[in-house]
Amino acid sequence: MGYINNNTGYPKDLLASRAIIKRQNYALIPPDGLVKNIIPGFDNCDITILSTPKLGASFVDYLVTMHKDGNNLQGFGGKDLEVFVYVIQGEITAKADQQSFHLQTGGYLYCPCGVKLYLQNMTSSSRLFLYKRRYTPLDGHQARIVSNHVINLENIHYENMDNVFVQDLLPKELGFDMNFHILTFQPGASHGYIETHVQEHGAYLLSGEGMYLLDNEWIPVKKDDYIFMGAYALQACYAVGKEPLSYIYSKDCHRDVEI
Ligand code: UGY
Ligand code: MN
Repeated sequence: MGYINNNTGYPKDLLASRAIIKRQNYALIPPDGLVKNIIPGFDNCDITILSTPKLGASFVDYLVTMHKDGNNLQGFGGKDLEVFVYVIQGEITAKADQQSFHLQTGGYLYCPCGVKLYLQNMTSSSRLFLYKRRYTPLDGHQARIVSNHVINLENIHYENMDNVFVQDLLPKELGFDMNFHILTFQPGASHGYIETHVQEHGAYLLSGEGMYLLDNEWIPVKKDDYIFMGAYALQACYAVGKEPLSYIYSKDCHRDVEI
């Protein structure tokens, strides 16, 4: 169902949804039910806005489908906003501060505040995970442009478990006030404990299936689902099925809490 699956028109059965929205807490947003939003600057693109401050997030996540000749030539971000793009599928040219990056599936680019991101689709259709957040500066430290492909990143055993891996997409430097990671659980693997933390996540599921614990509810999830985990939302998962459960997610870091 829905535009993203090319499945519009009347359903064959009653209207139903796996979506769960608990404002200020957590949300599960599956692909069925996503709607298209028009955002100035994006041409030949279907965009869905996912997490926003209205949901309880300090950031905004977007799912972007760039059609043939799809682009953003006016620039996204800049001023005090940091932005990040990850290619879920496809091939694009991304530009930042006169530098050009050819990004294919698994490629990404981070632009620090003050640097706008320009996008141009290079194939028939590309799907992007896009992020923006107001940057929190820290005296004596700065973020910088980072681009890479996940294939070049080390797969680190996650917290002493031999069947869970993490990749860190951005440098672990104080100049960065957030990071993107990819967590991969082999079938049967799980977190080692139920996490309880102030940091927020916006997570896009890249592969597999699992049972995700959100605020003490076990919820089935699968590839192409989006999960928002707000501050202090209890969280953990088990990977089920035949394929590894893998998701890309953002996490704020390296800053004290303002009071
Ligand atoms: O880094 C994290 O907080 C991560 N392990 N959280 C999560 O997977 N829900
Ligand atoms: Mn977490």
